[in-house]
Parts: sequence; structure tokens; C-alpha cells
Amino acid sequence: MVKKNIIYQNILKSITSKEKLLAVLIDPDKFTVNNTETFIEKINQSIATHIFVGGSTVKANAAELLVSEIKKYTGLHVVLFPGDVTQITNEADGLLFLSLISGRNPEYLIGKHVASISKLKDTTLEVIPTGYILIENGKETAVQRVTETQPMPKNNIQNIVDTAKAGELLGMKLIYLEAGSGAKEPVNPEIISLVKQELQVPLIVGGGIKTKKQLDNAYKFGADLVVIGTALEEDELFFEVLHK
Ligand code: 1GP
Repeated sequence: MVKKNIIYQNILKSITSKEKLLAVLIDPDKFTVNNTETFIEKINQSIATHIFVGGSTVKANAAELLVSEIKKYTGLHVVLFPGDVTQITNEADGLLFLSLISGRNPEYLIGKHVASISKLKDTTLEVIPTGYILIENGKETAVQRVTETQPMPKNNIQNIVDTAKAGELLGMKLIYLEAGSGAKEPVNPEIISLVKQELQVPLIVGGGIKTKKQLDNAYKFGADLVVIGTALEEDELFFEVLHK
């Protein structure tokens, strides 16, 4: 396996220089490939620093096709955020090797990872082990349905903090607090702040962020990298407030 460490080192560097990071998430299942050039142009002119590609129910090869198209129009790092092994493609720069540590489904803790190894053997992808924590937001999300796991109750913050810390101690290089795609409410600032206080590794926050205020709040309370998908998918005018 080819090992690179460029994406992760850049994340660490940004944190040291107090720069905040933003990933635009593109779900191949909800995106029309013909729109790639115009959409990526908007990303290029925004404060986004990364493009994530993935979704819970993506059809085989859709991710590969989309990533190769995206790469034509941007110099930003394209990182896979896969819901399944079929979404792994060498066309991307990196892969969030997600373990769903909020759940107790062995398939999403380790099973899918074992199944992906034959694909990753000759990869040039930078593989970044990531502890993925799904937090309750008031409605059922795709992650919950597909993985058949329960999100963590948002009121038991200590348990969320302990889960994040356990992920770090297991060697995960990123912790991702997820409210779920299209969540009614983003992850509560108190949760972000208490998790951040315990962690040495970078913290990603995503799910349900639809306004600049919510984005700034996530940063203010400790997110190093924020992920926005649905809000930009549904209304590209949101790019205007994210302009560089
Ligand atoms: C979902 O965290 C990401 O996995 C982004 O969520 O689509 O709600 O922005 P949204």
C-alpha cells in the first residue's frame, strides 16, 4: 500500500495556524454529473478547503465517475466519505476510513474495513482512520437506517465524550461528530465543546448545518473541520455567504 500523509499533515498545519477548514460533501446519488463544472467552480470560489464524496446509498461506480469528473475542475483535495466499500476509488486523494464507534454493529466497526482491503492493497489513496460518531437529532437519518445502529442520545454528553476519547486512544486520527445528513439541528455546541476539550486529534463536525451562523458556531465551539452537504445541494445561493 502506498502511504502518503499530505492531507492529514495539511489539516494539522491549518489547526496550528488557526485556520478553519470546510468540506463540501457531494453525494453521488443526489448529484447530476452534468452539473459538476459549475458546482465545482462555486466551491473553488468559496472558503471550502476540501471536497468529500460519498453517501449512504450510492450505486456502484457512481462515486468513481463523479470523482474523476470533479478532479478535472479543482485542485482541492477530494476525500472519500464512503457509506460502502463499492464507493472506494483510486481517483480520489484520500479516504476517511470510518469506523462507526457510536454503534455496535460489527460490520460498520470492522467488517466493511476487512472487506475493503483487497481494493486498498494497491491504492494511492491516503487512508485516514476516523472515529465516526452519530448523534441523535430528532429524526431518523440515512446512516441510522443503513447501518442499523442507534445514534447516541444527545443528553448523555459524557458518553459521547468517552466514545470520542476511546476512538482517539485506539489510534483514530480524526473524530467526526455527525448529526446525520439533512439533520433538523446540527450537533449541539456543548457537545462539540466538551468533546474538543478532551481530544488531541482534529475534530470534524457535520450534519444539518444550513446557515453561516451555524457554521461559525461549530468553529467557535471547537470544530476544526465542518462538513456541509444538503444545504448547498438544495440551494446553491448559500455559496454566496461562503465566498472567499
Ligand atoms: C452528512 O455530515 C454530513 O454525513 C453533512 O450533512 O448534508 O446535513 O450538510 P448535511
